[in-house]
Amino acid sequence: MDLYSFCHSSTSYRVRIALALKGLDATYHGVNIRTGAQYEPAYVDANPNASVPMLVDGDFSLGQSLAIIDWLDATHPEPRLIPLERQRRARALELSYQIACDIHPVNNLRVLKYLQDVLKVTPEQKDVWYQHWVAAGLLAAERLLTRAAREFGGPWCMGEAPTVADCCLVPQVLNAERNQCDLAPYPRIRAVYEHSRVHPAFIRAEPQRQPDYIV
Ligand SMILES: N[C@@H](CCC(=O)N[C@@H](CS)C(=O)NCC(=O)O)C(=O)O
Repeated sequence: MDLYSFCHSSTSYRVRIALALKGLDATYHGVNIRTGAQYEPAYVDANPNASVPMLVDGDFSLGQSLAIIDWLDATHPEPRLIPLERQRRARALELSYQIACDIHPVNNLRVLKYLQDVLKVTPEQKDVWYQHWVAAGLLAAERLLTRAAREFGGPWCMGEAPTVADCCLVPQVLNAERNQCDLAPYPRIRAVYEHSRVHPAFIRAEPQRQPDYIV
């Protein structure tokens, strides 16, 4: 398998965690989205999303991190990241979609670049935008996690084992930290995040451990 990824991309990071949790090795290809490598015609041909990550498995190429994690669960079922048990599965997807559909898109690179380059907002205004949407999103995630802790217990988002929800949460929190967002109001998020920091798969997937790492 081949993984097309950018070190700082939180969506790539989700897939790197998933691969590491399953003990899978994929050949790493850095795609520098800061210089626009995601728009190169050959890349867009393979990944019409024009974004990272992309997984290539044999002659099958696939974009969208959650679709990739679902593919990995189908092709390498153990350990499962999208739980089989109905309620846990629904909760894991609920939180994953909240992060992937509500938090991430408004703070994606192309959105921030549009704010700055076309709408001419200042870097300070861009940071206010970022922090506003992250705070709103993390507050909802905190509520979802608090309910899940009552339902399932355990140190991870959905109980005793990491799931797709942890693959989504941890990169989003690291991004928030990197952008000076205050994490104090989210004790459950911080607890899950701290728990993940010492897990070998989560460590292996960290941005600074990737071959294309840049500051
Ligand atoms: N929903 C997609 C989002 C992918 C995405 O937007 N990735 C970002 C990096 S985190 C990207 O490639 N951005 C390039 C750009 O904004 O031009 C997924 O989950 O894979």
